[in-house]
Amino acid sequence: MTKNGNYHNAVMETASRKELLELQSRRLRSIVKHVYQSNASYRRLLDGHGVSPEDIKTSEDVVKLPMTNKDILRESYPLKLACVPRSQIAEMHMSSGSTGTPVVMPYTRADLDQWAECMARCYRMAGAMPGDATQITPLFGLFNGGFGMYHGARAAGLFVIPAGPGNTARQIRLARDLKTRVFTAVVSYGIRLMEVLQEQKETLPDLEIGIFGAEAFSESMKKRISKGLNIDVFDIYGMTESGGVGTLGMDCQAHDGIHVWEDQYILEIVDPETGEPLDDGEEGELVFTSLTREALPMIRFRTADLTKIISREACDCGRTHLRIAPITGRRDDMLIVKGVNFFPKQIEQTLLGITGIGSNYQIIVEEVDGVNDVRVNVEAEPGVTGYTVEKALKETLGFSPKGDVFPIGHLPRQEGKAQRVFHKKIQNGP
Ligand code: DLL
Repeated sequence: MTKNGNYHNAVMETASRKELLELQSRRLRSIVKHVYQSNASYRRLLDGHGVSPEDIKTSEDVVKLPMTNKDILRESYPLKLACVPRSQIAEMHMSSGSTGTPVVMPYTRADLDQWAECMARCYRMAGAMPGDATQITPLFGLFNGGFGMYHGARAAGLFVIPAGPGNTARQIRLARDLKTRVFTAVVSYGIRLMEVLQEQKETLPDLEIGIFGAEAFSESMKKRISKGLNIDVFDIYGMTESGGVGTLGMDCQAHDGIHVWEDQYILEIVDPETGEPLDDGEEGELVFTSLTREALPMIRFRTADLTKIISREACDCGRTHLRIAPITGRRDDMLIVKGVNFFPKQIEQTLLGITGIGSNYQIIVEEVDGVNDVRVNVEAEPGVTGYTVEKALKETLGFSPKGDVFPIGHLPRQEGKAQRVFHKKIQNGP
C-alpha cells in the first residue's frame, strides 16, 4: 500500500485535522441555520430543545442539538421535513425498512453532486482509475445502492456497466466480455457471484476490486470473498438518511477501518441506551450530522448501527479522515438466547472458521413458550457434521445451538440484502 495519490479530491481527503475542524464548524453553523429557517418541524425541534442557531459556534457545539431518529422522518412522510421547495428536488430514494411507513430522502442537484463526490472518493480509494469498467449490481430504483454507485462512477470517470442485480450467468458474461475491473454489490450478491464462479470452475482474470456493503459482514467473510474471487475487498458504508451508499465512507487499501468523510459529516458515538457520548475506542451507536446536504440534512441522526472510532490519526494511505471499525450490526439485531448476547456477525465469523462450510446460513430464533432458543442451519461440503458445527458455536456462544447441515445451494438466496435471522413463535402449553 502506497501513498499513490489515488485521490478524487486530494486537498479535502488529506486536509489537516485543524482544517477539517474549522470546516466542520463553519458548515455546522450554516446547516443549523438552514434547517431552522427552512423547515417548521426542525424549528420546533430546536426551539423545544432550547437551542437556537446562534448557540452553535464550533463543531463541538453539535452536542447542544437535539438528536433525531427514523421516527421524525416517518412522521413527516413523504416530504414534510424537506428543507428546500419542491421545485428544487431533483431525485429521491426511499428505504422501506422492516416496519411501517417508508423513509423518503430527497436530493437537490447539489446533493447529487455531494453524493457523487463521496462515492467517487470511494472508487478512487479502492484503486479504481478513470476508464476502468465498473459493474454495478445493486438495484437501480428506490434503493439508493445502484444510483449512488452510478453517480459516483460518472464523477470518477469510470466506464459504467449498469447491470443491476440477478442473472448471475449474464453478470459473469458481461464481466468477462467487458473486462470488468471493479465489481460493486450488496455483500450477499458478492457471495453469490463467488459461489457461481466456483460451481462453474471459472475465474474473472480482469476483476481486481470488489466494493461491497449494505450488510454487516465478518472479517472471515471478507477474506473468503477476497480469496474466492482473487480481488481486494472493500467495505462501503452509507444509508438512505445520510444520502446513500458511500456518503459515510469506506476502508482504504490499508484495510484498517472505514474512513468517514468528515468534511461532509460530523460523527459521534453514543451509548445506545442513554445517548451519552462515548470515548474513542468504545463501541456504541453511530450518530451523524450532515453538513452539506441541502434538501434534507439530518441533525444528530441516530443510526442504530454499532461501531467504534478506531483512530483520528492520518492513515498510511495519506487520508486524514477518522476511521471507524466495520459495523458490528444494528442495535436491534442483537440476539439474546440463554442469557448470552450476540450478533449474527459473530455466528458468521465462527461458521466460516469450519473447513468445508458454505457461505450461506440461517439463524432461527425460536420462542418456545416464551423462552428463546436458537437453531443455526448451514450449508456445507459432504463430511461436515452437525456435531462439528455445534462444537464450534459452543466455543463462541457458550452453549450449543441445534441446527441442520444442508448441501451447498440448498438454502434460499434473495436478491438484495439477505435475510439471515428468522423469528418463530412456538406455543406448546395451553
Ligand atoms: O444499504 C446503502 C448501501 C448500499 C451501502 C450499497 C452499501 C452498499 P439502506 O438501505 O438505507 O442503505 O440501509 C442502511 O444498512 O444503517 C446499516 O445497518 C446497513 N449497512 C449499510 N452499509 C453497511 C456496511 C444502504 N458496510 C443500513 N456494513 C445501515 C454493515 C451496513 N452494515
